[in-house]
Amino acid sequence: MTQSPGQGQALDNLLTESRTFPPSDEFAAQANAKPELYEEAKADREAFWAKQAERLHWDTKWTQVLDWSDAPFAKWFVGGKLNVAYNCVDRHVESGHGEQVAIHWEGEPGDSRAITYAELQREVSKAANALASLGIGAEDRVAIYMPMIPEAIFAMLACARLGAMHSVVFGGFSAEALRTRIEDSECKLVITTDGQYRRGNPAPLKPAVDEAVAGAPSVEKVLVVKRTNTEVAWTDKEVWWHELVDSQSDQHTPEAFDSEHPLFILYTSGTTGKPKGILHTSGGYLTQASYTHYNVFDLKPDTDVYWCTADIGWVTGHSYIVYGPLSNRVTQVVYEGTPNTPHEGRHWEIVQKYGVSIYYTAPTLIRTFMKWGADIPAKYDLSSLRVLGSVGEPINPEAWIWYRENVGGGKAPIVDTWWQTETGAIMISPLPGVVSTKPGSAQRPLPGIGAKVVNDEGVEVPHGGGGYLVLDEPWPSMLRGIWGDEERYKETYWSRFAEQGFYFAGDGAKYDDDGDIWLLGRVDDVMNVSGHRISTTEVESALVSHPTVAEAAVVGASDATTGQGIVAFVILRGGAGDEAGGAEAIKALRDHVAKEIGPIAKPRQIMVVPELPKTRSGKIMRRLLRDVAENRAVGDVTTLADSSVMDLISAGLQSGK
Ligand code: 6R9
Repeated sequence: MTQSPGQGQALDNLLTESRTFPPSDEFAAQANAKPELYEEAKADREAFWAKQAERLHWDTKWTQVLDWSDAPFAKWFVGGKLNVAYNCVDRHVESGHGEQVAIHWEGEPGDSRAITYAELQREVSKAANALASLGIGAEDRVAIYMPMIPEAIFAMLACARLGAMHSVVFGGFSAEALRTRIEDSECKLVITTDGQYRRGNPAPLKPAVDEAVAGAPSVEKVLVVKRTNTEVAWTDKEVWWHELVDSQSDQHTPEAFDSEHPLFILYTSGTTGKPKGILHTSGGYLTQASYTHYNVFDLKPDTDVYWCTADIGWVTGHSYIVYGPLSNRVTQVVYEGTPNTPHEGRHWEIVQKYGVSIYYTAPTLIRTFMKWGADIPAKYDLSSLRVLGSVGEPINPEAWIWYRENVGGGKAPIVDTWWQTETGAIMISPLPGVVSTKPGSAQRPLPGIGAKVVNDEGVEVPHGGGGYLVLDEPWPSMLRGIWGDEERYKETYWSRFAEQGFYFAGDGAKYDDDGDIWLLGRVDDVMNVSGHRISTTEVESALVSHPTVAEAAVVGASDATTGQGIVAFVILRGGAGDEAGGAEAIKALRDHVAKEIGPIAKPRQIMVVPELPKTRSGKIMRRLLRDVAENRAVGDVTTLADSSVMDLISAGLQSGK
């Protein structure tokens, strides 16, 4: 057996990073977040959260901040009552901001619409009246299967207003994926569109709903927004949005619901088994979504133009397009389409058009921008940007630097925000203006949040050590369970470190020498090479740090000698040239990894591919690449954003490219 310093650790620590970027004095002086927040939260966590809850309007104030007596089932702001939609819409109109634009909506084909808070209030009220007329009331479940159009946001807020729970299903999912989700939570209503624009062309959406509804007896009605003028099948279940909603009164009185009243279900696809319906409730969720959005993005409601590029089918769209931003009276851009329609500068054109000042996106898109080349953002005026965010995956240091230089003008702070569908809101992130940022690291838990890196025994690892990320204190926006399955909730998140009472996030992580946290990918993806526990993230970061590589995904494939061998899939940067994929270049890449992080991490094999398989939120589905690397038939692809990608990859590999 080989001896190595990594033995006995849950995860080896291979990469080091010494670059840091302190906030400028000007930024720090105007920042929403102050260094004292950390001390305040530490001194009295519950008092701290109670203060954050004061950001919202409560019809009845709570009597207890946290009830954790039935752990792991939490109750926050016990006895309090509020209406979530009122907090996101009406109160801004009442405080005199009815004429402020809430949403600058930009359609893919070039149509656009500016929606003020007053208009949003009318639209949401009409939609709430329409839903009520269809028999939707408190605690009913409503499936929303729509592209990124304003009606999707109206529909979510209408549900919240009525106390009904929405279950948003990503518009790229198949009929079968939609059906299983409708069935699991027995949705009474589905809200959808005739079609959606995809890469410049209208594509039908309604047929998938027809197919799903045929196998889902709980569905009583289907409400259809006309978006593409695509012909649709019609039965007596269907109702047109423009016929029903547009004829409703634009007055609707919101009712106050209990702080623990359910707000939504959002399904996350586990790697195995049926999707989990993650349940979120009202008061705690909105408190943390609002607090984090205000402090992490430094939001100035009167002057900022915020843009989160997520889809509403992802939790990021829930917390950082709908609930967090609107509760903070944001002016935001919502864009319907793909980033390269009709051209690869579309995002920068939008930033320039609206003067976007805060931009929040995913590493996968940043790496795609790198692949397209720095000359594209350089053509636009991006000087309005002052805060940049990243979410969804570890951001490789090179992608971080590229983002800072080519999008952030070398000065906008980057907030790398770690969180999950289950956590409901951001948990680990630098606070801009307070923390010196560090490329590739999400750094530290936000004030009020407890997070640690521990070893197999649940003992915190020392600085420089790797292990598992756990959350050691309950937090307001934590999931309240998995829909219909208490046992699975306890088993999935609370059994691994039951003795310590830690929430197990399922992510590998490490501390660097400063005690900053680095996320290292899902624990299920960790590779074991000759007894070394190597994270996918570090090898991928090493590959991306080579000038010819835009994106990389690595997997451990079974290996007779080493247990597992590292197999890498890489996408080359635009302009890298044909020779970049040749045998010489591949050897150079393998050597580069060995030099960056050590010979143990040198990939056994590197394959150049045109695309990588990704989920709706841009996460690489390594499970499918493992199938390719181990020469198996490719497994379940239903949650891929684009299911044709696996064919592209296989075809490319067969033709030897
Ligand atoms: C918000 C969201 C959660 C998983 C999470 C982790 C990964 C998210 C990250 C990150 C490293 C970040 N993840 N943000 N990894 N750095 N800043 O993505 O929710 O879709 O439920 O995924 O995403 O692996 O456990 P969700």
